[in-house]
Amino acid sequence: MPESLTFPADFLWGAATSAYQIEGAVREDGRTPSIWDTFSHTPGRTADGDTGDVAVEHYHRYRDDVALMADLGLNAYRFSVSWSRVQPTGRGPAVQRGLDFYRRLVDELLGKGIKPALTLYHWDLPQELEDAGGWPARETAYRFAEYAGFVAEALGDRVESWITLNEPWCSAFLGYGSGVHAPGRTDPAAALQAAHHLNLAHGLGTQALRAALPARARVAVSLNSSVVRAVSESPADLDARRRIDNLANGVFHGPMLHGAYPADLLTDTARVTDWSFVQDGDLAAAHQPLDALGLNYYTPALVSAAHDEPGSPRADGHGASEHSPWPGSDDVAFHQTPGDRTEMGWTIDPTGLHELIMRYSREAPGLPLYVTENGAAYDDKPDAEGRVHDPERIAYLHGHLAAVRRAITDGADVRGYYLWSLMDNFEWSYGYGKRFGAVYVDYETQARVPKSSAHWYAAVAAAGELPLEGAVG
Ligand code: GBH
Repeated sequence: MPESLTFPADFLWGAATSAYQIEGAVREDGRTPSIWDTFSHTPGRTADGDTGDVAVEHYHRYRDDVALMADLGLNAYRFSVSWSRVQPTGRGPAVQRGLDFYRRLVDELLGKGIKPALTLYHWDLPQELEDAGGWPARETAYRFAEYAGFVAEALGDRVESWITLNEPWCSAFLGYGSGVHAPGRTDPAAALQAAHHLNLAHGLGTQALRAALPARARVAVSLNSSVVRAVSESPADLDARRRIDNLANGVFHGPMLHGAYPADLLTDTARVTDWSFVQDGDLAAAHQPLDALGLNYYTPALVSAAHDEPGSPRADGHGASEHSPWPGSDDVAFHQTPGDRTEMGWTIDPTGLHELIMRYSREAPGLPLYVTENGAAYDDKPDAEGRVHDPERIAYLHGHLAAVRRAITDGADVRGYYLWSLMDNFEWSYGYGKRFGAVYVDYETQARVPKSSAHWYAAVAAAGELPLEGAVG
């Protein structure tokens, strides 16, 4: 008997983007710079000095982009709000012109039957808040809660699905630890302090959302929960796995889902920080009832004890930073998982997505799960007829959607899948060199061309069913 490849009837077939990666229009309608404007304009920080100044001009082309989503038959779209568009400088009253853009975008989506999922924070902190200390400063968590309330008051009548933070791991550990993301700081103690204030921001932000939103609204968080595997079952390698799992997952899931940091995380990092920035009541504040959990998945991590190879090459080696995003783990080595890789150098392993979903359906029983990001970068180019063929991306999506389907068979409550990304865009430190889109963007003309994967995904969404493996390509 072939396993069923049919998805639940109300499954969400979506695509995801984020504000700085697509909007452009960085100086319009009162928007002030975020840490990503500053970072991308600092020489040497992004590939070819690329910035989000223009990006894919979504701020002006949003109507066409929503029409494109409708043509592709998507019934869900995950986007993020630019904090410094809505509350320039991160302080003071909300700016109507900024909120109006998101109101128009949401109305356009609703008019086409596409369910919006709104992420409040996808890495673009107002620069003034970084100048005041950034995420290592406790005040930033309070500022985030105020901003969350403004957006909820403005859009709560039309948006039901709310996501507080996208991948706080990246904000804390790539932003303040390895420095390959904005604001580019390399201070392991500050990275852990940032992680704590992101947990607090999530909790206070969730409270602010609940206070302003109607009861039907759903609040979630999107974590890049990692699948961490060890190269062997030796005690040293398993211990490396345990420590990285805590720094990747427990550091956020602990407070957000269980109201506590893993005790061994605190002792493992004792050389880096004494965690004295955790105040009474913070963990209760971070531990808010949630309506769903978002999982972003790309590739698993593979670790071992470092033995005699400290500072061995890291899987995330973009930007030649010698600084680790894993505070207190210099004696852990990262390895390449065997198998085919995408253009990012990330190994393709759908079993990791199944494993991740099953883990969180056990760890957070009763909490609906969404895959809020999954996808692949390839070196896509139009052919002579202007068509873009990306069979590798189709194979990637097929494999990962089959893994989601298998998890549903195994009892997981997965309600939807958001492909990363709707269209090619600014891939952070990698600039425009890495294309994750189902839709190709010509960066000279801003023309959008659905790739063959977009047509394939549209057919899957329309049928609510995956084709058999043999039919792919
Ligand atoms: C997501 O980040 C982002 O949400 C999205 O904006 C971005 O465009 C998209 O994915 C594609 O990159 O074990 O040290 O090697 C994903 C970023 C990539 C962070 C893999 C963790 C592995 C860390 N993640 N990375 S490491």
